[in-house]
Amino acid sequence: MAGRGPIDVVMPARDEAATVAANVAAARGCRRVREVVVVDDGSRDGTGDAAREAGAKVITLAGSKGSKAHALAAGVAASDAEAFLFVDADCTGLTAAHLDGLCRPWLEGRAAMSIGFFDYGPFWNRLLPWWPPLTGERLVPRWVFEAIPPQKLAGYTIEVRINEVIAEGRLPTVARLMPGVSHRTKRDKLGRRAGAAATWAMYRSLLALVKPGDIRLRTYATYLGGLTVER
Ligand SMILES: Nc1nc2c(ncn2[C@@H]2O[C@H](COP(=O)(O)OP(=O)(O)OP(=O)(O)O)[C@@H](O)[C@H]2O)c(=O)[nH]1
Ligand SMILES: [Mg+2]
Repeated sequence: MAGRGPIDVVMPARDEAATVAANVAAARGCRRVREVVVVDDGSRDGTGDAAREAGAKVITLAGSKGSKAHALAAGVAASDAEAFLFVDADCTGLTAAHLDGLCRPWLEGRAAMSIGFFDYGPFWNRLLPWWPPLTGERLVPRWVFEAIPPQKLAGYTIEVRINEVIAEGRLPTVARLMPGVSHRTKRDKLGRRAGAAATWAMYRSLLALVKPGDIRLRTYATYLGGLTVER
């Protein structure tokens, strides 16, 4: 759409050598994307090299705070794009066509944010778009990300903070199913025990947001008010 500026992909990655190259390739194949920026943060498995070989610009954060939120912020700060496609490096089955589909609602002026949800089969796919979205695959305009106060940048809570800006602004969101897309879970990556511990730590940090003076539950209702599900 005329008047819409460039879209860059920002892909946070820590120890994702198994999948990062395929996801960079999908991102580079997206017709709407200008550049693919991988933010590598403390990886010990060659993630940065794999991303570079696949054609990404790689930012390596030395001595960073080690958090997904800070990795995304570093990618945004390194780019002058008007909007970002955030794409996790651990997706499986992701293609350029899925990402084209996530760009369109913003390019066509139908949505401020679009989110892609994984394919969990017919039953869950009908319900999931109506749940509070935590998915990492989303198109977010620069101004939305920059509206998050720096002191609120923290780990896996970043998606909730993005949702908060969208809901408080009563902005429209489009949710799209990404057929055939899933991801490597923490259990796949870390094994059963360590994976369960890391997953629990992530959900604890998310639950801690629901407290007086922080995320208001009614922001979820406001978000739903602006939601369109595309199939
Ligand atoms: N650079 C960087 N990337 C990170 C950091 N933490 C997570 N990531 C990346 O962010 C993406 C999402 O992280 P995951 O740990 O898979 O979290 P998730 O997908 O929300 O949760 P699961 O459902 O458990 O997979 C992946 O590409 C990670 O490699 C970090 O501290 N630094
Ligand atoms: Mg993941």
